[in-house]
Amino acid sequence: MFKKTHFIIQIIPAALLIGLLGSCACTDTRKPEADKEKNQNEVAFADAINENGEINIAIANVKGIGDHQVNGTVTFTKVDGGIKIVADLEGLPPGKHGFHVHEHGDCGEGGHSAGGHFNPTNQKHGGPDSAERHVGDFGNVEANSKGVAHYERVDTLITFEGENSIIGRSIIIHADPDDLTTQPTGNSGARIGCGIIEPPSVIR
Ligand SMILES: [Cu+2]
Ligand SMILES: [Zn+2]
Repeated sequence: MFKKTHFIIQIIPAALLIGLLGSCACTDTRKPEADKEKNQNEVAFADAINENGEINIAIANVKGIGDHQVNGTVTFTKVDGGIKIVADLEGLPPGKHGFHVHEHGDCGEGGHSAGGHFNPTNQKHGGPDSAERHVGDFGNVEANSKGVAHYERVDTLITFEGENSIIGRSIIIHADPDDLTTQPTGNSGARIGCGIIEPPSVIR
């Protein structure tokens, strides 16, 4: 008996709601979907900045420079032992592409406003696992024949605060592979993709 009553209590408002929606003369059916997406992002990034103002997650939305079609995201998440970098990119020419944090959070002037590799410790250029490297040296992303690249590593040098903070700097994707040795750039060529690294709350 209780169960049945409970069921009726549940079903009546639902039926009323369906009736209301069914008779709604709304024309913009996309808005509820957009709101839903926004709410999901808010939940997903709820811990991006904790109550002490410490950043736990940052994202760069990477866009192509000039005519280049590069598109995707690089997500940085604080984990035990460092910061996990996850890049998902598309629209790349197949093969390896130099992948770095550059000094300035500015993608202008064909990506050149981003400045050089982020190098607060005044070291030589290297690979992500080199004993000596720029803090911003992430090596390469490698695109498959469809131009899609996935990259994941936990980095122990980058941080979200202090001298090695990557917040407000930029991610640059290059046309050519980083050879991990040529100074000071790894000889990775033109800048084809760029995105500014920010906590998700400031992404618009
Ligand atoms: Cu670079
Ligand atoms: Zn470098």
